[in-house]
Amino acid sequence: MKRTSAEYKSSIKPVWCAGCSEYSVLSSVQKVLAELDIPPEDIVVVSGIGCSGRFSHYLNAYSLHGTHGRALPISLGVKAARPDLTVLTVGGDGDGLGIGGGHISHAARKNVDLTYLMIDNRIYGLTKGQASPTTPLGAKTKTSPYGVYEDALAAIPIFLAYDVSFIARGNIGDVSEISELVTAAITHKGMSIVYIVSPCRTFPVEGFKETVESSEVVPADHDRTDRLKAMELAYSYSPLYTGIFYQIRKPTLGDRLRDDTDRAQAEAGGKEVTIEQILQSFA
Ligand SMILES: Cc1ncc(C[n+]2csc(CCOP(=O)(O)OP(=O)(O)O)c2C)c(N)n1
Ligand code: SF4
Ligand SMILES: [Mg+2]
Repeated sequence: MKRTSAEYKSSIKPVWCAGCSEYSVLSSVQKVLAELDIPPEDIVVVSGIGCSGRFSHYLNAYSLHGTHGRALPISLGVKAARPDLTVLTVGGDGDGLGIGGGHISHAARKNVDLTYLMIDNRIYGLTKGQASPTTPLGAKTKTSPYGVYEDALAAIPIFLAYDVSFIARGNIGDVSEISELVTAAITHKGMSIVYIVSPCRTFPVEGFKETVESSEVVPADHDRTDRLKAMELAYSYSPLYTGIFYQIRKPTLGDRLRDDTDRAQAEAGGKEVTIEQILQSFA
């Protein structure tokens, strides 16, 4: 029997502000999971702290609402232990590019087969409106009464520099495109990031309408394996490109660990090695 989005709704009622874009992202993900026919018990969603961090409560799956900035390393551990599960990581711009920014490079080096949804609302939403790493220069916030004096981080070029194996940007103005990107990301073998531009409604730092209307899909003839071209597109702000910037195939963490396991077993004469035996070898 065909699955429905309703199967992926938890019994917890979301407490996001009325009109918040997070509702659209959630329903898009629920729809995609139903279409991909992934049983809820085979999904693990790990989130950081923030409005976006609440995501894990609302999806009917195994879920963990972790600590601020640590959703990615927790997800990595889950995937290393249970490569058969679909792992979704969810967090905000502060969570992923501020306190947790150092984790992306290392997850990318390992090419962990997970999907990271980074929901960029350009602000610290949960803590009520402090400037985040992507708040535009000059924007007035609770922590920058005279305007932000730091340059905003450009996320996509950072992901490209780290060689994340699938990189896409969606814009909350086009939810059907977000669904397509999330589908492509989940089915990609390796680390995938879907970066969703989703300005906060309650603590706005830029015009919602202007942001969502400034988007244009990456050119149809864009070669997704061309990292330099992707970098050029990623540095365009007008238009702000959406779609898949980059996608390559390289060994995942699972592939790499499997090679090591096979080699260790061969060295042990094909015998199963227990953790107790390994510990004993250090005694
Ligand atoms: C170690 C730690 N430092 C600070 C906080 C306070 N804190 C909670 S959420 C948050 C920022 C959230 O911003 P973002 O990640 O962009 O998520 P949003 O709420 O905007 O979705 C901060 C600083 C915390 N919970 N833990
Ligand atoms: S503060 Fe902003 S991001 Fe958080 S729930 Fe409200 S509208 Fe959404
Ligand atoms: Mg935020």
